Amino acid sequence: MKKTFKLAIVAAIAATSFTSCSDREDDRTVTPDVESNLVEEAGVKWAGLTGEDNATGVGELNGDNLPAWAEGWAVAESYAGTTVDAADIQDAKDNNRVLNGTYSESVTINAGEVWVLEGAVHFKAGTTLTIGEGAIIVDERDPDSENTEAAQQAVGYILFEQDAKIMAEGTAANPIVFTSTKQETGAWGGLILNGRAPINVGETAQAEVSGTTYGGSNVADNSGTLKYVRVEFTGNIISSEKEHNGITFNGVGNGTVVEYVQAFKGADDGFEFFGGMVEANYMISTGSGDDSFDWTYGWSGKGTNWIGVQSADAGDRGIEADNNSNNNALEPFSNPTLENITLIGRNAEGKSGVKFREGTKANVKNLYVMNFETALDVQHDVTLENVIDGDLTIDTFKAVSASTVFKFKGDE
Ligand SMILES: [Ca+2]
Ligand SMILES: [Ca+2]
Ligand SMILES: [Ca+2]
Ligand SMILES: [Ca+2]
Repeated sequence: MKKTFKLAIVAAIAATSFTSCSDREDDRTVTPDVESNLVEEAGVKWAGLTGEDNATGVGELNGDNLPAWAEGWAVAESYAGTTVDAADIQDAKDNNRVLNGTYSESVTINAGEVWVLEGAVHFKAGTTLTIGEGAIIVDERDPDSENTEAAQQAVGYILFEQDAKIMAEGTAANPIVFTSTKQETGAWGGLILNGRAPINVGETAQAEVSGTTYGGSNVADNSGTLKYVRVEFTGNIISSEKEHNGITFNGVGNGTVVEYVQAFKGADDGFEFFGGMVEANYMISTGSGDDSFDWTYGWSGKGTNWIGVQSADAGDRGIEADNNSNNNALEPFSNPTLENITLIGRNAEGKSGVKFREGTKANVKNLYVMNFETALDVQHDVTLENVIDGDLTIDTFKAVSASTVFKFKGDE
């Protein structure tokens, strides 16, 4: 795997070509309507963005040699996931190390313990789930064998309601792992954190999964700590509108600590932010079926040192960045600050490294995008206005193996 991956990089670099200016000019219309003006002006604003800067992204990422901080995480597709012994699972059940139902009191999972996850788990306000290093929480359910609506509703996930906390502090050597015995994407749900930080779809909103409330006015809201945590095989699809992600951050505040976290082979997004201010640093999204990273509804936190690596056969965008689909100009705007970002695609037709859309703002520094047909894809008038106004900026950017470095499109 190592060898193949490195060879693929070399081939990709060799095949790199940059079309941009001439292609974009061809697309421009002569009639000076609003859209063409915006496309034109945005093009002028980003004229210097050649994708040929010396951007390194997270740096040191070369094939599957990860940077020091990420050692122990796997990006190779050959990694099968965490294996849990049947005897350890039986022992967990025999000794009541099972998470199920709704908790109105705190729970502690000790270092190194194996616990079984059974169905939807909610932690109510005032409770804390504390997890020690090296602990494994494993879902045994086989969604395919119970493909009924009731079974879909009963899919395993862990949700922290507003004012509940997760305190999951693993270590580099002993991360905390959430996984499934069925080592396939979508085998279970994922983690969901509901905070009280601002969102732009009202003072509060209902979570995609479970309908619980999130959002508010507390920027510094604290949903706990996720440190050296890996979620594997998440993303069970409940319905066409409701999909679990590896970790869903619903209006999460910046009092929350999120660092050294990996989403591995989830069926939907690795990490999805619905508004909020949470910072997420040292994040790896591997083989995510939809987007490696996804934000909407006004997320305006920070993210440093992100790696998104798609599987050969799955994955939409490296980053899918939205403000709000109903009203692209809704405030507070999605407006995160990102630095040291590496996105590696799969050379699939029509895919974009970063899709800035629906009015998002962002400031991105040191961005490395490889193996996407279009490196940067900006859509909708409000998003183009953000480019023109200097509210959507890219500083130090390298595009490798992209047919198009960036492209602009107005409203339909
Ligand atoms: Ca999603
Ligand atoms: Ca998505
Ligand atoms: Ca997507
Ligand atoms: Ca999205």
